[in-house]
Amino acid sequence: MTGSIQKTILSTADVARLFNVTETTVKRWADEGTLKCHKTPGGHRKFEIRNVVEFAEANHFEPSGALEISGSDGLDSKIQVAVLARDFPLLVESYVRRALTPDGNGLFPFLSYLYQHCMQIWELHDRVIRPAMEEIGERWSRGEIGIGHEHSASYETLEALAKLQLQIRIKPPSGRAVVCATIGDELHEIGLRCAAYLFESEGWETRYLGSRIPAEAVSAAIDQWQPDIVCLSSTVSAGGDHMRDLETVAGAAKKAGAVLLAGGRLAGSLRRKDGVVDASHNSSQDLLCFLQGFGRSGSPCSGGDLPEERHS
Ligand code: B12
Repeated sequence: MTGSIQKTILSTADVARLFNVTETTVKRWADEGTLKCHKTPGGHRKFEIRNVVEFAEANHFEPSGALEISGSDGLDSKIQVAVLARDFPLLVESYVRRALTPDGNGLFPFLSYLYQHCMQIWELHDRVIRPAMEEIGERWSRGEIGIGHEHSASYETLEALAKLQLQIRIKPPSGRAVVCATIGDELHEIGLRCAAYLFESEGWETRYLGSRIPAEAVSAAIDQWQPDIVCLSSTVSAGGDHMRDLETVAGAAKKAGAVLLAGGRLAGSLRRKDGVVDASHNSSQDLLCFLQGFGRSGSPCSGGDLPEERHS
């Protein structure tokens, strides 16, 4: 495909190519109902990506053929190999190139493409977006790109994550709720957004307040929604005011019986230093493990002391 729009609905031929089977096999899966599809007025079977991913997970299938990818980062043919080989350095390079193109709108098709090839959401966050944004930060500090590039790469990343969320599989409601925010002066919100989308995909009712929210406003939201978890992300704000804000939020969380979970670069040190935070995690992979064991004793990811700079 050479257009600039990546497919978001797959055809029978696409699914056959993805799993290296014949189209007849795909039609049989669809007709048996094991792979959900809808038919066009012309009778063609069409497959939503979330259904293909769910089918692959349920049957322990891994993609063995790569679809074509749109975009003009000059890496297209290599990406087809890289997505199957999980060659993350190359995927990160492609993300960086797309994020730094003037319109940046190649990011959503790219994330969608990786998801179509059954890449886990946490891998997109921890192994693609995070190192790509680190690289963009490095290029900025070396003077190779301007601050405008960093801002627009951040904005486009948030946009791409929001669009991807409409495509991914959301588990049935878990009956649990979370409130997410950054407090104080904390502007870094991509990590928090990743966490919020992960909660949502695990079936949590997610209240995303945004960044730089006054502690009193976060506390009011906690009083109102009585969440199971209050999720904060902290990258640079750890000064005196920040600690006061944190204590305010911790008080509201305690009153609501919620776990106060911190994430981001400073999360580990906040937990160790002050004891106001109940748990800390610094990656989507660790958050997923924590959520899957939430409320069960003996979970391997209870949120103990993690190295501050844990990279998966
Ligand atoms: C993008 C960016 C910005 C953007 C943020 C835009 C936005 N809307 O978010 C802008 C341009 C606004 C910005 C501003 C600043 N930034 Co800045 N920024 C970055 C950059 C390049 C990428 C950060 C990012 O989004 N990464 C992508 C996400 C996905 O990764 P992440 O945040 O690490 O999140 C992952 C984990 O930490 C974890 N996680 C994060 N939150 C949570 C929450 C929970 C609950 C869980 C479970 C997990 C979790 O999971 C995520 C997925 O893996 C980094 C570079 C770097 N090396 O990280 C610098 C960086 C973070 N910034 C830095 C600095 C210093 C600043 C400024 C002070 C610069 C300045 N002089 O003005 C200001 C501070 C503004 C403020 N008051 O907050 C430093 C921080 C150094 C430090 N901690 O001491 C960095 C590291 C750059 C550097 N090498 O110096 N920044």
